[in-house]
Amino acid sequence: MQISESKRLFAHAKNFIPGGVNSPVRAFRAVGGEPIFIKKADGAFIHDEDGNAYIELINSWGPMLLGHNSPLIREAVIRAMEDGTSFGAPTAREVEMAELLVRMVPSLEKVRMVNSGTEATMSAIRVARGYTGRDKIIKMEGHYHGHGDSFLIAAGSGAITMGHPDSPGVTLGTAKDTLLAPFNDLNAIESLVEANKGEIAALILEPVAGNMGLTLPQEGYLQGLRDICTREGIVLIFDEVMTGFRLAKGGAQERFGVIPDLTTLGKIIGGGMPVGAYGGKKEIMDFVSPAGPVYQAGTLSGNPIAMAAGLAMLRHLDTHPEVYTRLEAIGEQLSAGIISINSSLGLDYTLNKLGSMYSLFFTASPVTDFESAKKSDTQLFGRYFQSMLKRGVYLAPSQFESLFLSTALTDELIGKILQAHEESMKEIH
Ligand code: KE4
Repeated sequence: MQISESKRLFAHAKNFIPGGVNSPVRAFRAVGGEPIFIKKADGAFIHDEDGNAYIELINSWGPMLLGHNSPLIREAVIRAMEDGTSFGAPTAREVEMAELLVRMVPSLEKVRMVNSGTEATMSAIRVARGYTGRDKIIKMEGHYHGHGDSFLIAAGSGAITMGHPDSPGVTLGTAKDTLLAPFNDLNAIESLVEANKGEIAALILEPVAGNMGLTLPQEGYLQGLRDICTREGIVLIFDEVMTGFRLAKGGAQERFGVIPDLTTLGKIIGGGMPVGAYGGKKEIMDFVSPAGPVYQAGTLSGNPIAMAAGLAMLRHLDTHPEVYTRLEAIGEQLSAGIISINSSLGLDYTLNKLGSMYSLFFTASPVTDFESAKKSDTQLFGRYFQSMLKRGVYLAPSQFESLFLSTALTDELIGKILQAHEESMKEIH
């Protein structure tokens, strides 16, 4: 495999971009080697600048539910471009997008469009603070909600990968208002609530955590959080930037039947364009300017091109339930195949999966929270990543990330992934 153009580009990029990348996890720091630079993508494949093709299981960290370069999305964007790219004024498409989101996501009564998941989560906690008049928030260790200051405390995703889950630059004044609890531990939440009575504005979590590697809520946990927040007047926020429209049409909240007060969204709702959204109960969202006093704004919020891409994606998901049937089948087929191969090799690594998301942890212990996820052998994961890459399968370049499958994965491609997996596991052990 020849990767000289990627190497040249990476060396050159580092002259102008911090670390040579526009998002840290892309730098391959956790898996060694240097990142490959992508030239194009289609269906289940990405192609690098040296002409190598890879079956890929990141799908731009989630958005490409239908595979890359879907004609559905591409044609909608091209059509929208003919009318101009941005107006900074209301458009009909934004109204249609909001109405569709409200209809598809159980918790949404009103919704505001923004440009990223980070903007969505930052805005959601601000409105929760404005609505309750309280300052503190609870987040889970290892969960990632984007790079807003309040969240860069025991954060997951690239923050774990880069080794700074508590980032410099976040002031003590900010950090003191972020309370931490282990995922799947209701007693810890009760203790925080008792110790901070009447001071907690919101509890935010990934209902199904993807940012420490896929980690599922245990039986009764989400409902337990719902009950505590209802009792205490705490705004329950489900960060569904990853799980929204992936785990079900209505996301994790539909799949688990637990309805938060606010929901944050991103990734899939933009169909690959920069889109985020936050929304929920009308009585809370009407605190958002200009309806209410909580300020939040954005030049490109509701951008017509991004809305065209998002609408094409959501309309398709709304009218094609077979997408989710297929995603469930692909997830089951691939994860069962990996478990079977590992078993035949006498390897009992933990594989967590749900629908079209999964993570293979290089630990035999169950992974139910940040502490147990961190028991994984990240060195061995790095060797696995490189071994799979060499065989033409591109995984997330970190143990602490979920993988995301798309409907572009055929049985034949699943077979190729499993063959590469078996060869890689033999090579690294
Ligand atoms: P963005 O600002 O990256 O659009 O969204 C932040 C965010 C918020 N909430 C959840 C649950 C998320 O997973 C994310 C972003 N996910 C990471 C992948 N683990 C983005 C990849 C990256 O940082 O490059």
